[in-house]
Amino acid sequence: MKLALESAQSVRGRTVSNPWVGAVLVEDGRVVSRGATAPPGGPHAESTALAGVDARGCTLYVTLEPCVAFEGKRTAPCAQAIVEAGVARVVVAMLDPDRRVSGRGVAVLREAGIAVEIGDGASEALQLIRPYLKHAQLGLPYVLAKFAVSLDGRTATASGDSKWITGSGAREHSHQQRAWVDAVMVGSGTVLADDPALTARPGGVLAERQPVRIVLDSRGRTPPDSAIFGQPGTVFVATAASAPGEWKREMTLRGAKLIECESDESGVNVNALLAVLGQRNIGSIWVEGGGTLLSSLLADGHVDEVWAYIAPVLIGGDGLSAVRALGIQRVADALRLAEATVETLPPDVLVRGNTQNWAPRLVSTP
Ligand code: AOF
Ligand code: ZN
Repeated sequence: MKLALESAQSVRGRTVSNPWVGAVLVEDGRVVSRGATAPPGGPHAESTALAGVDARGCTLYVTLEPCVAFEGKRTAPCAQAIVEAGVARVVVAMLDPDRRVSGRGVAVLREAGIAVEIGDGASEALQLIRPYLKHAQLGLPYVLAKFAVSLDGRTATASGDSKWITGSGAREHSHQQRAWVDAVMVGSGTVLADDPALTARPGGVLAERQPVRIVLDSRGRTPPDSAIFGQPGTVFVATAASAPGEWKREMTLRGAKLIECESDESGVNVNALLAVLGQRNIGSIWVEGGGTLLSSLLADGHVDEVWAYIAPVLIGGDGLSAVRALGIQRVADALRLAEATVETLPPDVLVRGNTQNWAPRLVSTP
């Protein structure tokens, strides 16, 4: 199942609006073949794993319940293909939350006499497809809030200098995350302070598929010569009707697509913007700051995961805080992350966790 989860992870975010799934076919403890979901309309993980091999008597590990036929379905049902291939046993991490499938895939397998086990790797499988689940359930993008901070929680010095707080290992790690999400988002303050390119460059190389780069800028502060322009991939500038027309024309000339949103004194209304982005099939967003954007997303309950890269360095209280004021008075009311994990990326650590603003709607095990 660990290998199946890795296969699913390798196509994470690439199969919208279909969940990313991994499958591994095993015979006598030996891996026969592996598969991962192809982009929509293409083969599912199971059918790739079953293609061209003799699966009779084998065990199939799959991160999501194999699918069954339903109206409008684009590919042949996997449960039937597994039966026809003569697989003896299927281990499923979690049931398909899609109501047209859930429970039925397992029923088809069991009716054919296949031994089915459910639940191995369930929590990992669920965590992996949370972005798909939120977009499918709420029509909103899944938001990952990333920041790199000193031990005392600062993202920059008082003068705005932030290069570099964390080491190369942590920065490489975050480039790998940029490569799987649909979009990377920042506020215009971050563009002015850091002039980031916001491209995904895992291993120092521009990824073939680039996330959409999104800047929130209600006042027209983004300079036309910013590094976000003139790179492969799409740029969205989310702005307000009141921003200067001349600046909007310049942004368009630089290739940006403008999204005009409601706004108030704190800037672009994130509720309105996220709804528009969800409709445009942006299923996941990696938000890199700054502190103002992060605090408005947190305050409005839009953040799903927090990724804090923490470096062994002290900046002091005159530095800029990673997250601006949230108005919390008691520790009991603070935002404590659930299912938090810690990874070491020496000399830094990555602490991440879920906010639980929203709960996936799941079906219970049959
Ligand atoms: C699987 N394996 O790898 C995935 C599954 O239109 P289709 O034919 O692509 O079917 C889409 C449905 O298949 C989707 O709603 C979800 O329930 C399931 N996804 N199932 O057996 C896979 N990605
Ligand atoms: Zn399928």
